Amino acid sequence: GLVRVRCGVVEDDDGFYMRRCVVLARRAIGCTSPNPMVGCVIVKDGKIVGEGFHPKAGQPHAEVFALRDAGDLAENATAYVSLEPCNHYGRTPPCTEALIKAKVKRVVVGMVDPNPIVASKGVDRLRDAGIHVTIGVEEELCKRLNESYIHQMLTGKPFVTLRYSLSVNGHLLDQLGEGVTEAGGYYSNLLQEYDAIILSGSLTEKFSSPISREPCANQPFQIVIASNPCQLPAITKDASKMIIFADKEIATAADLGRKGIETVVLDRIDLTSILEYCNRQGLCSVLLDMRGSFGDLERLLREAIEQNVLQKIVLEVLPFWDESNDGESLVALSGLVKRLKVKNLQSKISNQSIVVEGYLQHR
Ligand code: AOF
Ligand code: ZN
Repeated sequence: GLVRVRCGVVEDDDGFYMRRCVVLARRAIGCTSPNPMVGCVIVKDGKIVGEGFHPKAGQPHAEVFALRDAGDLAENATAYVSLEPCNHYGRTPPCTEALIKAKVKRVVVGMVDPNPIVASKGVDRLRDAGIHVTIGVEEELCKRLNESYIHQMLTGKPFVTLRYSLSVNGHLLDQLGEGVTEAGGYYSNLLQEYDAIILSGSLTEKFSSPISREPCANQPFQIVIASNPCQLPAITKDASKMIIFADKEIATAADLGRKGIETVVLDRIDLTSILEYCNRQGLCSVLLDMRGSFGDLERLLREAIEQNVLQKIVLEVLPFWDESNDGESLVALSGLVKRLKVKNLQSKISNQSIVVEGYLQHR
């Protein structure tokens, strides 16, 4: 049966094919920034005849790969795309023209592109060419897929997420649960979703690899905060993906520089400077990871809350009874987060821990 909605005709299997688009899009997780992740499926007579996804900024868009895959079968077919097809010449030519040229009959769009140079113009172009367009199928899923891209497009600021781990007796923990840093673990998966991670410099002293023991393909850019005294981070394999912000001259700065690590000394390490750095580098999403010395990161978190730049929280509870007598940092953290309003809470069991995610509700 058909349901007529304002944004086009929704057919029975539209949701199914759109979910397939999202699965395809996620194959490029961590690789597309500053571009969104996009998947596309071409369907003819109830069969998928072409599939594609956008692999990386500068490379062709999802529609182009799917149309190539479908070949002549694209004629009179339906194209499903998780994001509105673009109608502009960017690094690549417009997808609308490719779809029109391939003579598809119908296009189903997950969500309109928030990019102001596209924003509904892609849909208008397709409709002007006589193609039936349906908008908003599995829209929530498509929006979630690109939550940081959407945020960056609408605000011009990186998407900022706070992450921390708690013991059962309510202490902040530096360590992570067994297996979570290995490929497939929650932490390893989380890292792939972020362009950058902010870490305390003291972590690099405690752990040989502060982020992931088994590095997956897409390690985020590491932003290390080294407050007085300046710790020297352990050098990772990919040193080019690290910057150190310190509030005192670093004696070994020249040595770090030779290893490809940039160091920036600020009298006062502030979030604004860090987020401006992220914008300049095209880093659209940042994970503020409260591990290591709480003092290094406390001011950044306070600023993130005061300036309403925090978008999401990821909190892990581990079955540890922490006897380190180190509960003060949690008291400080609680003081900061108690004013927050968090909605859409979701929890999942990961190996031995419970991970809860939620989105900030800004007043
Ligand atoms: C699509 N399909 O797969 C993607 C789209 O510089 P370009 O040419 O790659 O253009 C980037 C913009 O195109 C990006 O900001 C977003 O608006 C759109 N991305 N559009 O039709 C895709 N990745
Ligand atoms: Zn495009």
